[in-house]
Amino acid sequence: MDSQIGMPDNLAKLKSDGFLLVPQAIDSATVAEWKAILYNMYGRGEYEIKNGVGNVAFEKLLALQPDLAKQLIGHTSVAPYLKAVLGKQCQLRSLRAHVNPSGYTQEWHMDFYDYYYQQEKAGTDSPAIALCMNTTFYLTDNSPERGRLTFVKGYMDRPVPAELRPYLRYTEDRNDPFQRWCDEQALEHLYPKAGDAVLFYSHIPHQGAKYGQDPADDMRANIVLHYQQNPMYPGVSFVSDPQFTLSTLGYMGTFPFAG
Ligand SMILES: O=C(O)CCC(=O)C(=O)O
Ligand SMILES: [Fe+2]
Repeated sequence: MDSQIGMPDNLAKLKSDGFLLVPQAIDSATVAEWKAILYNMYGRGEYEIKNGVGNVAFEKLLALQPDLAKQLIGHTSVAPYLKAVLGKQCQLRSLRAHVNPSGYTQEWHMDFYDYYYQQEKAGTDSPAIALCMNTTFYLTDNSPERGRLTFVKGYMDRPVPAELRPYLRYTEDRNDPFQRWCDEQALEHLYPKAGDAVLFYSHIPHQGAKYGQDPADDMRANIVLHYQQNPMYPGVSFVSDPQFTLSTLGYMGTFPFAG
């Protein structure tokens, strides 16, 4: 798809909603290639994380599949938005793929939990404030029957209530206060199809889900690329760690738009 079509309207929507569905971001051959890779790796147990909410994560793909993985960095389908929002300071933080082998209701979370607490965490009166974005490429179809990606509405420019801060963490307890609070808010469900990308600010609350069992050759899967504006020093709480990316690509290799 021509990534410039509708760009000004889409950018305005991204900035106000905090998220944007980009249809047909990657072609079906690329989708099929990634699915085969991830399903085989899953079959061999070659993943880094398998958690209690139904997510299995692969964190080493920049090294294991360098050519395919690099095609997703600053991908043309999302590049205009990343450039507009993060500019040349846009740095790849991490690339992580997921499969959901069985039922899956993700913990409500923000990938960038510390977004609103950066001044405090930096310990300075003159902090440089970082903004982070996710680009999540879907490899299988979501639909009201099969699964979804859901956002809490209206959380682009305001923190969640202060009393929930201690509960901004991974949990499998659906009754944990932040989990319950998200369930009670106005929500927007997206149903990205195979090949679609969803671009969103890393600090807004979201949750993926899948119902029941998928066909064996169509297990729910996605690939998430996290981008950060510096300074993202090691004390900042974020769902992923940048060190593997830095070691694999080198510092210069992590800035798709800096040159
Ligand atoms: O669709 C999903 O499973 C959720 C993905 C997610 O948490 C993310 O892209 O950051
Ligand atoms: Fe996430």
